[in-house]
Amino acid sequence: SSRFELLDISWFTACMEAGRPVDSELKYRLMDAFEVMAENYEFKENEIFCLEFLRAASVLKFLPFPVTKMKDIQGLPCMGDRVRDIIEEIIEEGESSRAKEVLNDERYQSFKQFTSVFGVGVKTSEKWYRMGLRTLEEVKADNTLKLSKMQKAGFLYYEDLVSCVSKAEADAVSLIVKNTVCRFLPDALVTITGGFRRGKEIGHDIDFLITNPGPREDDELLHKVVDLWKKQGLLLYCDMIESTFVKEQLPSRKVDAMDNFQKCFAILKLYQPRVDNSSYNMSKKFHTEVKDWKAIRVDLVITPFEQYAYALLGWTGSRQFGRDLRRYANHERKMILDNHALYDRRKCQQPGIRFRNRKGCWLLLYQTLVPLAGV
Ligand code: DGT
Ligand code: MG
Repeated sequence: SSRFELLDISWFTACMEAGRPVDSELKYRLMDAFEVMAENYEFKENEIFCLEFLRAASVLKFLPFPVTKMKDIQGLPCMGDRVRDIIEEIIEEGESSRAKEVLNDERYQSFKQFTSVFGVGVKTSEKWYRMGLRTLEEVKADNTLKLSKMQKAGFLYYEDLVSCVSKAEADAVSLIVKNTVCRFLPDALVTITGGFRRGKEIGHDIDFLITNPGPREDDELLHKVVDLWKKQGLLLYCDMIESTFVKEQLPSRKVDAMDNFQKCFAILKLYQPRVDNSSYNMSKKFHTEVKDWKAIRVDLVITPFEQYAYALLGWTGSRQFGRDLRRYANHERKMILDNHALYDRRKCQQPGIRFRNRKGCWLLLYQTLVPLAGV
């Protein structure tokens, strides 16, 4: 067990060496309870408690042995009192009264419904809840609400977007993205990232990273791609975020800070082969239309080639793995990792960033170390 006293990443490595993760019914019951607790703390904007349960869930996921008694978790990292109480109750009673309480909680149930809409986060959910709204039907019926363009799309394509994206759908969209990008930049590299790159069979969206290995860059590429989809009638929604990357700027040390790449959060129309012939024939008879497409959430991120490796690491996820990796870089290696580069805090060298003079270097050192003193 002394190996488990090491920091998270070393601990994960130790687990990997010890063998494959062991699955058990109890383990899934524990992980489900942790996820419910984490989600509830997220809804309450309590990041510390939320991360505590997310970390505990990751530790359990990778355990190379089953957990059946409290002794099994002795020496494991991320097992604070709140987590241990839940494990103890599930081992003894078979379920967690606290997780059950959360599941039955009106606020949790409303937030769960509200945040299932694309474009609705905790802040909007809080606003709606304070207004006395409890269900999506009540939100839809309230004409006084001013919905954002994103939320309108979220409601319009709600059924499609909440039904998971399959691997086959991801492959089909991947072909569309690759074909379109390569029309404008034939040598471009288009890589599927996110959950599908990690081997997941389903996801809530499809994430793509685009880069051009050659010297040629095209700042207009994403605009050209979405314009073409618009013309082809494939684009249902698009939110273009322009790049905010400033070479001299230091990386953000926020655990969940988003990167500065140009990106596009889109909803695409994916045409699907018709499976149910009877409804097609019926629709022909009664002149009604059968929907032969599905709305799919697609994220496109474009990166300069020299930052591609870091972007790929960050966008592959999982989110928790990214958090742990950044924490490890910072605390164990005295480096700062983000989606753009790996920065050495001691040598004050940043790949991709050239210091033109000594003053710049000292300024960078100052900017790096002063905020760190407060961490
Ligand atoms: P999914 O789509 O629900 O099946 O699961 P993922 O893992 O594909 O998650 P997604 O699509 O939300 O994000 C893709 C990856 O991008 C994720 O694994 C880690 C990264 N990412 C997402 N959101 C954030 C964020 O707010 N900050 C940072 N640094 N990375 C993020
Ligand atoms: Mg994803």
